[in-house]
Amino acid sequence: MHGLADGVQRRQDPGGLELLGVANDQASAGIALQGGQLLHWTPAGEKPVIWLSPAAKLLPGKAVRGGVPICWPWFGAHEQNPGFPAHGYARTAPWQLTETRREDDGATCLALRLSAGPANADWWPHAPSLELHIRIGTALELELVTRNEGSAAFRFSTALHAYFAVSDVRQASIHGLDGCSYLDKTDGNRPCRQSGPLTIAGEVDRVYQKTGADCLIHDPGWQRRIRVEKRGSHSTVVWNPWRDKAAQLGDLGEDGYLRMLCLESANVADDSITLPPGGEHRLWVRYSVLPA
Ligand code: TA6
Repeated sequence: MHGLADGVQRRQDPGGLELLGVANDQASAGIALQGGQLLHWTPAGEKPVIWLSPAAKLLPGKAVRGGVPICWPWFGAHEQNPGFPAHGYARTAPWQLTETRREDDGATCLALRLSAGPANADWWPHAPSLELHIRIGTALELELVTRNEGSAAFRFSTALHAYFAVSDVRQASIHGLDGCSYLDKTDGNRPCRQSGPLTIAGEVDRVYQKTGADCLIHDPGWQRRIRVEKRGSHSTVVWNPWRDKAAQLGDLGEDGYLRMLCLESANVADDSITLPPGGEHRLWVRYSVLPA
C-alpha cells in the first residue's frame, strides 16, 4: 500500500500496538491494527459514540476493552477448548492495512485484512480470509467480509462487539427488540422474551435471536439517540457487566460500566453461518446519532 490518505496517521503506541488516527471534517476515530479493532469514533461536535475504556490496556496479544472488537470465528468461550482465546483469535491477531481513501463527500475509508496463515493455524483448521471495511464520516460504517478460500465448508460465529458511550447507562434504553426471544446468559441461557424497551439496572448478558432489526439507544442525559443499523445479522447481543463483574475485569475504569453498553450485531447461536468453499458472508453495520 502506498502512502496514507489525507487525515490518516500511523503511529506506534508506547505499549507496542500499531495505531491509526483518522481525522476529517465529519469525525475523528482511532484504529488498532491488532484485531482490526476500531477503538473510538466521535462525530464532529458530539460526545464520543464508540467508547474506549479509560483503563484499556493496549498491549500485544491482549484484547482491548472498548471500541468494536471483532469476535470471530467463535463467540464467547470455545465450545471444545475453553483454553482457546475467548471470542476467537481474530481480535488479537495482527491485521494488515490494505487501503486508505478519502471520499468525495469528505468521509475516510479504510480496508484491513486478516489472511489465513500461522496466526490462525493453531486455532482454526480452515482457510478463511477476513476483510474489514471502515467508513468514517458523520456515520460510522463497518463491513466484515468472511470468505472461505479452502476446499471444505466451515461454520463460524461472529459479532461486532460495539461498546457505545452513554451519559449514564441507568437512564438509557434500547428500542427495537420488543417481542424478541432471547437467551439470558446470566441465568444459564434461560429462554425469555423481551417486552418493551430494554433498560439496564444490573448485569445484562443476552443473546436476542431471529432479529435483523435496527435498534435505537435513547440517551436522555446527552439528549441524543444512537441508531444501530445492520445487515447480514439475525442475532443481537446486549451486555453490561455491572459493578461486581466490572471490578473483576479490571480494565473498565472506575464506574466505567455506567458509561457504556454493548449492543452487538452478531451471527451467534442458531444464527451461526456455514460457508461452502468459495462462499462469502457480509456483516454490515452503520452507527449514527440522532437528536433525542
Ligand atoms: O458479549 C457479551 C460477552 O460475551 C459477555 O459474556 C462478556 O464476557 C463479554 O462478552 C466480554 O468478553 P471479554 O472476553 O471481552 O471480556
